[in-house]
Amino acid sequence: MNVWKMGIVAAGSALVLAACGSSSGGGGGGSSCNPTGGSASGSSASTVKIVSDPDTVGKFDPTTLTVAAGQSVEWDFADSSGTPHTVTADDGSFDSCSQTSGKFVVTFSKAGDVKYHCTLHAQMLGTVKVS
Ligand SMILES: [Cu+2]
Repeated sequence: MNVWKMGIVAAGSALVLAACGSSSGGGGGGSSCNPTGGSASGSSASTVKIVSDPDTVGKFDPTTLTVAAGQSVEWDFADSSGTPHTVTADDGSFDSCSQTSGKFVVTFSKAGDVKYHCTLHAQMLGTVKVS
């Protein structure tokens, strides 16, 4: 007597990994989340570390960073406590979305002060001075 055992693997369920719901189309500025950011342009990138802080949960280090126009700033999500943070421009021009690790890069092309914050922790404030 032959018994056929057929293992049928249903492959009908597609996994869709939507990282941050960037459904509004890229490249248009605005407040679209961009978890991976851009890519740092060569060695000219300056780094802001995002670290845990006993008083304010987290902080940007350094709080104020000065770069030349055309330079990139790389935020390093380095909070070892696992607390998520965001890098969000006050004017909505960039938004890293909530992250616990990884990098976020923004290239600043226009001179001026760019203030940013963490949407999860009101005390977390930073400024990029573009000269
Ligand atoms: Cu935060």
